[in-house]
Amino acid sequence: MKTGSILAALVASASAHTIFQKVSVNGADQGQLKGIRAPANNNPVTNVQSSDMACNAVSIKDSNVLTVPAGAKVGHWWGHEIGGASGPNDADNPIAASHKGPVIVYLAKVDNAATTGTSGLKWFKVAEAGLSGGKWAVDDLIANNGWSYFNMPTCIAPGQYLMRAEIIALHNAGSPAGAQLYIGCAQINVTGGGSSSPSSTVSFPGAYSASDPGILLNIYGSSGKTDNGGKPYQIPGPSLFTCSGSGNDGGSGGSNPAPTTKASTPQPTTKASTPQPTNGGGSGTGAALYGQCGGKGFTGPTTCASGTCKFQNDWYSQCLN
Ligand SMILES: *[C@@H]1O[C@H](CO)[C@@H](O)[C@H](O)[C@H]1NC(C)=O
Ligand SMILES: [Cu+2]
Repeated sequence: MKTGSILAALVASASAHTIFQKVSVNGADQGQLKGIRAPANNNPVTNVQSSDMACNAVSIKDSNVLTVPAGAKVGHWWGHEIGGASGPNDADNPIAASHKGPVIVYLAKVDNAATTGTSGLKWFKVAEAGLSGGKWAVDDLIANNGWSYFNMPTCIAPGQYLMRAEIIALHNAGSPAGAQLYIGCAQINVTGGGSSSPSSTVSFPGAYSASDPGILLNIYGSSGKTDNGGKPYQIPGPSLFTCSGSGNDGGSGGSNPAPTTKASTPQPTTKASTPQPTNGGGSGTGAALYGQCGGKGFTGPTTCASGTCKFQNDWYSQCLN
């Protein structure tokens, strides 16, 4: 790889990521990093078998536990850097528009949210949004200035939980370990509530496989549209827990098909298909952002005027941030 492409890749990654850093409860902002476990930087997790899949590589850890009444409207807020924008007119705050993908929230019951470890926890999914009408959950989050909302289930048992918020950026997910998972946790105390508990739970790591159809996929249509080629997007992980349904096995995930059995899912081949940026991109020449920049039979520009040329498949490489 040429030095230029390494530099371009580093610049692109530094300018595009995001961190979960605030919670709101029924419209009340709980404060910057209050009750939050956050990573030191905005880099994504890309290995879905990493222990960082639970709450990320926690480096910032607050001691507060946030009170969340069952049934409350809960918001989680994301910013490009700790504090938000990395400068004036930061187009990549809260997250770069290229980082299309789902937004998902899980809970795990714990004895003490402020002190609990994150391994061995039993997670259930309480919110998920993927692709709807050609729009991704990330598009909505950007339109909401970094906020994403869900309703805390009314029926879950009161007590302390870790709340795991997640964005999966799919712009480079056509290659193994190309999906970028942004993860953080909040320490919460659910009050009120009921006595329901999920009929099944998942582990992190464990809930996702590198070859899940929602993790390893090319979201681009033929003309560079980010609509998953018009196909439905299958959000990874278990079905949504709902109070009206029968829990995680109830298939209450709406248009999200039941997850495929992990054991029968083929493992992706390793490094052979790792994306090879074909060029570091020039300044002022080359294909536009999201334009084609390579592929069998392609005779157009192989440099990018904006972004970095990323391998998607043998027939299609694309300029991406
Ligand atoms: C959680 O809420 C219950 C009910 O209000 C309260 O008794 C308990 O002290 C709270 N725990 C924490 C850690 O906030
Ligand atoms: Cu990024």
